Amino acid sequence: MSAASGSRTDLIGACITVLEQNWRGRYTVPASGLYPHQWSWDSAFIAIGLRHVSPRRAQQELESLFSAQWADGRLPHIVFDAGRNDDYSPGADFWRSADSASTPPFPTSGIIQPPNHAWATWLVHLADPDESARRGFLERAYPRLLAWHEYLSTRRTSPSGLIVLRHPWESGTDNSPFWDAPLAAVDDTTDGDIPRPDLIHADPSERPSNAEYGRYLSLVVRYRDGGWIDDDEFPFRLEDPLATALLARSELVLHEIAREIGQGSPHLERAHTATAALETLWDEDLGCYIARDLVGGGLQRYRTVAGLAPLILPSLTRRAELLATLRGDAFALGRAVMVPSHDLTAATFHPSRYWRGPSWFNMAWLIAVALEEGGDLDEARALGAEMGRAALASDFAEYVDPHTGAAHGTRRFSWTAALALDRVCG
Ligand code: 9WN
Repeated sequence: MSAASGSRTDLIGACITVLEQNWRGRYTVPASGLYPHQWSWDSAFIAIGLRHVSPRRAQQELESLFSAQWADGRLPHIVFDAGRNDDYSPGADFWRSADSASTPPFPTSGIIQPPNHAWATWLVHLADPDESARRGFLERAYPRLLAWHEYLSTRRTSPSGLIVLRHPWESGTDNSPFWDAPLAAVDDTTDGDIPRPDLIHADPSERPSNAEYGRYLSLVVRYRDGGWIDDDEFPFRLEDPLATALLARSELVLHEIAREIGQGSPHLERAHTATAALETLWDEDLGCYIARDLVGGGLQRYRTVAGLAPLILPSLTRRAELLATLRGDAFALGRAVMVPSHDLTAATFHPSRYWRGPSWFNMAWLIAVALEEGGDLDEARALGAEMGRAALASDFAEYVDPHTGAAHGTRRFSWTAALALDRVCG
């Protein structure tokens, strides 16, 4: 066996071990210490890797999330494991989802995460169409996904068709500079100490600050006590390019799913609307998409990897401009380790603070897929190989320093393993 195939085998084996260790019988936790429950967009990314190991388990991963869907169609960002109540804050008692008539019979959070689920569902189906057909996977998933997208389209999009987030956690890129000014304008109404079990498992200097946590919690209280109503009075409402790009991509995929199971489809039109709406977030000077604050009215003019995410849309007209930004000094494709989460040249860049600079494997995966589908095969392969190397060298870190590849955050992180596995399995 050559050295190259030996290391490929090692990588595959190590990825599978992480996924095995974090499997909880129906779903996979992102990390056994820091994140002991099921997370929404994590599960979709994890299923994309799991399909190479067990298509059936990948289906269960998504189905267990779907079983936590609220009556209004939202997929909650966390589904709690009651046995780990004190190990993550805010826990189930804080969200009090059982007080809402709209919720499933077990505890969840009440906010959402970016909609990558339909895309994951389709990829899982394609991994083993026979097993999928035998279990009626698509037939059962489609109504869930339809209700989820219905919720997003009717309750969570601005008139132009962009997804509106009501909490930084909804972005999945929690302390990105996009949210700095809008979050600072939110009143911190929390009193007393805020429990931070997360700081046992990750370096406090890398995680969001207590001041940010105070505002995170006060937003949850406000949304919760208002009955989870998506009104326009809410103090944090932002249009986000990453969630909107994933919605558009997922609508394209829902069209495929609908066709496969013989249903009519409103999805192409919705994909088109969301893609067209992204143009209102284009920043010519920065060469990428940005976020817009609907409360304070300001454009959040930062280069972040979220602003490159529309590359995943096949019909995007800005592809060449976005690729120039990706290859330039801000993101240094091919020179940085994977893709930094924030502009390497910005004053706000930090190499180890969570979503303010470090490279994350899920974002690298999105960019690698976009490069591959657009025909930039050498760059796609190189980025995929870099993901594998960085995953193994960092013990499957949550995020890595884009200059050195040094590990940060928690280790043995599930989507790091799943997405490195997906790239190596092709
Ligand atoms: C809050 C689980 C989640 C990811 C997010 C990531 C981080 C949670 C936290 O971990 O967020 O949802 O406690 O920081 O930012 O993208 O889904 O892995």
